[in-house]
Amino acid sequence: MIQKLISSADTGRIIKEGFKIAIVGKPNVGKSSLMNALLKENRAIVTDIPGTTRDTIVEDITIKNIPVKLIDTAGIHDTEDAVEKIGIEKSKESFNEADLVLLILDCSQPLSAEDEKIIDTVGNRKALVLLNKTDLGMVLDENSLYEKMPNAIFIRTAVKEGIGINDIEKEIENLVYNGQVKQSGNTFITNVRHTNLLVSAKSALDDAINMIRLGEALEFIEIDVKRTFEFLGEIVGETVSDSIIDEVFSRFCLGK
Ligand SMILES: Nc1nc2c(ncn2[C@@H]2O[C@H](COP(=O)(O)OP(=O)(O)OP(=O)(O)O)[C@@H](O)[C@H]2O)c(=O)[nH]1
Ligand SMILES: [Mg+2]
Repeated sequence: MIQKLISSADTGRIIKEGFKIAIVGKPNVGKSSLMNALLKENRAIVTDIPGTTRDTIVEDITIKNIPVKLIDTAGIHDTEDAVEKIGIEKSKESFNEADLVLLILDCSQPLSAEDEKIIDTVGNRKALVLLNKTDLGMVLDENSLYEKMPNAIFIRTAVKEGIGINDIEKEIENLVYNGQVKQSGNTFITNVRHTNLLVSAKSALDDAINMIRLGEALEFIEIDVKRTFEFLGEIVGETVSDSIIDEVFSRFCLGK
């Protein structure tokens, strides 16, 4: 039970804060177009001028009933522009903090050095990779991409035409429900402190169980059981009095 609660910690955080998805890629690949398509409104400015989005844009939405924090970022590339630099730093931060990275590549153009750098950063991470602008033709070598990002899920899209949006939503749903963030039961832990206390409680309880197996003296086992109660008590705001512990152990002692 304690283990189940610990496993649900991520789900709890997601319910509270939303599943964080960062849309990343070099300039002009269609990041803001995707943001708008998922939001179903023209929230972010879209133009054919690279470097249109200069600051991150965060919107809370629900995708298939999953609360999602969607982050549109400034296109990552080398620049000397001071404002753009700050925006790109923020893009990198969003990349690092995201539950899921959604990388967009323009599949109608060969990979650029900028794409390669971002692909290297994705590496083995679980990511959704959109091969966007399929309406303009496919020049990218897909096989080489699969090798470079072995844990990524690839989707062909033409965001401007609304093609592939459903597939993206379905994959996000699959990732949340079938991945590590799968929910178990209805109890969610939404607090890091609670998760840590549960981990401590489980470890104290495991110690107690081990000592029982080893046939250690009850006095020693009692210490670990008491610690378990105390950790759990801190979560619900109750302290365990000695009398409860004494009562539990008096029952054990009967058989002594
Ligand atoms: N042909 C085609 N054009 C697209 C597609 N998706 C986006 N575009 C166009 O590509 C251009 C750039 O789109 P944005 O969504 O602004 O790209 P971005 O990645 O946000 O760009 P930055 O903010 O500059 O980093 C716009 O002219 C879009 O209309 C697509 O699937 N096909
Ligand atoms: Mg943009």
